Amino acid sequence: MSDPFIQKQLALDATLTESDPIETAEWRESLASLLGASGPQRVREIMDVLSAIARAPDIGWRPALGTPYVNTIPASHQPPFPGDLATEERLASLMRWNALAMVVRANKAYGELGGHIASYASAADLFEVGFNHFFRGGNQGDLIFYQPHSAPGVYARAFLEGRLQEDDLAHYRQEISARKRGVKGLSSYPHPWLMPDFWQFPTGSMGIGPISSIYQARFMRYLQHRGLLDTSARRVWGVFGDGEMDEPESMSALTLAAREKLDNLTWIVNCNLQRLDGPVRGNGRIIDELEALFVGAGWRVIKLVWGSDWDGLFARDSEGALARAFATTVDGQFQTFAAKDGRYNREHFFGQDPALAALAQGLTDEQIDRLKRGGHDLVKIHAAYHAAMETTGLPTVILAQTKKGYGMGEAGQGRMTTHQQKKLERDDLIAFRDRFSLPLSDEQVASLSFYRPAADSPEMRYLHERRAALGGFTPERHSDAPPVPVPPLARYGEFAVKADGKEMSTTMAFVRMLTSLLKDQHLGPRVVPIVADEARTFGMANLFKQVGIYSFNGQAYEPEDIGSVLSYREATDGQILEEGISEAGAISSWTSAATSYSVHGQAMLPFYIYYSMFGFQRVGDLIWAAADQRSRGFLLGATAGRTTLGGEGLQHQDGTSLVQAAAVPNCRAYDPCFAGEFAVILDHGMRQMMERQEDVFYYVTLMNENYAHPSLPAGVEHDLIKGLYRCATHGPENDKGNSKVRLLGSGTILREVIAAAELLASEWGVAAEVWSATSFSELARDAREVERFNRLHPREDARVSHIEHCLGGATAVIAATDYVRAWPQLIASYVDAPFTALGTDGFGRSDTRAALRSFFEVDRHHVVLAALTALRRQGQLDASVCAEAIARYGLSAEDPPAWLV
Ligand SMILES: Cc1ncc(C[n+]2csc(CCOP(=O)(O)OP(=O)(O)O)c2C)c(N)n1
Repeated sequence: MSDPFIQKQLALDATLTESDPIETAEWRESLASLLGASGPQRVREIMDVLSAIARAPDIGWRPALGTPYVNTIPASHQPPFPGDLATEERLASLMRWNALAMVVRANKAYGELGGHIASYASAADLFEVGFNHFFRGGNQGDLIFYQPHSAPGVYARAFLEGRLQEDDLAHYRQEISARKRGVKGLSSYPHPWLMPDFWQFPTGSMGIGPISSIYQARFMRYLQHRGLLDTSARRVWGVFGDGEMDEPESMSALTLAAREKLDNLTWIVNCNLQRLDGPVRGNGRIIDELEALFVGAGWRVIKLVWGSDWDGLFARDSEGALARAFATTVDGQFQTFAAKDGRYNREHFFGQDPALAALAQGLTDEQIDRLKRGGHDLVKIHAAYHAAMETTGLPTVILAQTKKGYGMGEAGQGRMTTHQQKKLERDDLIAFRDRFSLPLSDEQVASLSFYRPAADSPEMRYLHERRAALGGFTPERHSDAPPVPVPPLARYGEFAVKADGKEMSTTMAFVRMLTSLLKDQHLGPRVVPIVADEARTFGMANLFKQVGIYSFNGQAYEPEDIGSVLSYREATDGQILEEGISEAGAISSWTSAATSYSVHGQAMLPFYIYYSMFGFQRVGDLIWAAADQRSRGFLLGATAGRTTLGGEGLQHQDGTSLVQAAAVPNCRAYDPCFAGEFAVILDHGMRQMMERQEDVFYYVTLMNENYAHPSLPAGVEHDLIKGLYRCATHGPENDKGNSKVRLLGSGTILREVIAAAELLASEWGVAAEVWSATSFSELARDAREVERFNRLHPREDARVSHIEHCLGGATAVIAATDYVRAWPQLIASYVDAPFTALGTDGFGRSDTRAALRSFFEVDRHHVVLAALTALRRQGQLDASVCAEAIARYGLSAEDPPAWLV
């Protein structure tokens, strides 16, 4: 029996209670002798055979998912450490200092700035081993997701690397004042929007990093399998918190990563056992829990629990006392051990039983205090990362035990409050300096001086050599992908622009355009259609056969509908990403494709089409993260609006997505009614993103309602993109004495508005201009810019907004949409004339479209009444006219209305 680790396991198992200890001992011994005689491979074979028998239903044995609370990689299996350990430790200490100094300085100057020290203090070694040995930099480097609260450590490294200067560090969390002083200023967390040359992935919102990392790894495979780009040498690394693992997004795609054999993906979960308020699992062990979860999901799990100092203790522990003690110690207690000194640990951990006490006998209290957890031991960390790199056929998670606030001493290590600790007293700082042997005078410590060794010092030479060997610096964000030419609109959208009264839905029009675009020689291969199990709903089944559904292992079955022209075709080079019922997954895929221009230098054009209600509302934070990453692509909110989805009712009917989209700064949101409008928006968006390479993305609503689509009037494109163009005037516009109103409509409700204009003319003698309001948010964007400009440039030749240009004068405006009133009200303060908004506030209902539009008071009759009321208030009509309209159309005056909650 060669392996001491296995010896220890056998010893530990021997302590378990069972019915026949003598028989058990015989079995154990025969296994041990088999191991000794034939080696581990033979043991595995025998165990496979035995466990197959034991799993028979009448025996019902199941293997436990967990393993003892020790390192997965025994000391005997560690590869030699390839670096200069002492230099790396000195470098890590400098990173720690500069990161700490950055946060403490910022908070000394402005107590409100915030920042975190304890997270990076726990993660520093995990980062540094990556930086010195694994994380590949450069254009085609690795994709790395950094634990957000550890950002100061990444800045500290970039400072040593010469990529950031003292002034930048001195402006941590002060982007605005920094810029005024001509320095960079460092954002709180990884934000590609704020630091576009530096950060690739925003991780500040817990859970977003984990799920994004999986889909980025998967998208690399997609690019590879479709023959678009060789991504085989690139890896995705994610360093996440153990508390963060509780987020549903963190967990939701684990099985996908295993199913698709993403061995290009490594997660490092920094198990410092604490989150913000306290222990992650005070009464349990998070590492055990995560181990079972990840093993169950099909990942390789590498537990990195104890540092090298423990190896000697394990070697001497012939009774398995350590493993036994760990098995009964919960995380809350481990945290207390982290917070207390060596003496306490001797008494309360090693003091638990005589065997343990004997193990600690040769150690001083100081040595006990310094016993490292696995995530603070560069050699052990290296062994774990190395094993992850060697793993094939499945993703790896490294569960690294660390101490939160490591090295912060009394002031923070393992303290309940350590997460938010951002101020340290002089004595604590001096203790920190001594703890990490920093080459700083008391003065330098007291003044929180940043420290960068001389350029020709061994540390700096080493640091640069390592990064050069790994391909360059990281993180680093690039955005220099070649543009992709977009075909002329006439080639794919002619049928829509010149619809000439043809009946269709805008969803059908979109699918037809998408089908054509997929055939375009240049753009076609870059198009990434994405669905979350709704392709059939949106009439996209034709694409299954045409371009195939991406599947990393092709199609291992004969599809039931194989003879059909629409048959379900999965293929390794399939183009559609069919994400199943996971909106979070689908939007993460979309983001991967939408950032490909930056991450891979290869622009892709994703179209993710979904039930609009399950977009911004369901995965709004992931969309926000996509915006932060400067995503480029189309989100298509189908079956959009509160009333176009008829019978579906409350949870499906969307009256808010456009309002949410309006709040995302780089999102261009549109609510077109007609196919021609959609085509113009699509053409404009593609040129803006693919040719001019602007960092915007589009949210466009699509409807499933069939109706006749007119041809687009000539020359309206410019206004349409600005958000408002004139459709028609109904009624005798120039007749003197005739009242006049302006009716604005968007989405399907534009059709009600057109009908209302006809009624106003025919039944009430009122002339009405009809305007298609393709985007209230674009109108508001333009108007607020103009308003601000004019405020700050008080001159005669004031700028004129598109709203003023279109809606100038006192003519009353009625705006009706299929969304809550807040959507048209985005423009209210920029309109000088009386303004009335009609919308679909309240909960949805199931009924016919006509019933719903009447219920929400956005149908033609309510538009007419709103117009007449506006004219009455302007003194142009008598109240009796309104009363007559209410009676004629049978409008409910129920008070309060049923939709008002
Ligand atoms: C979605 C979201 N919810 C809450 C927070 C606030 N928050 C920031 S860090 C943190 C605790 C993080 O704990 P853990 O993941 O264990 O990381 P550690 O800092 O302990 O390494 C919380 C709750 C956040 N950033 N994002």
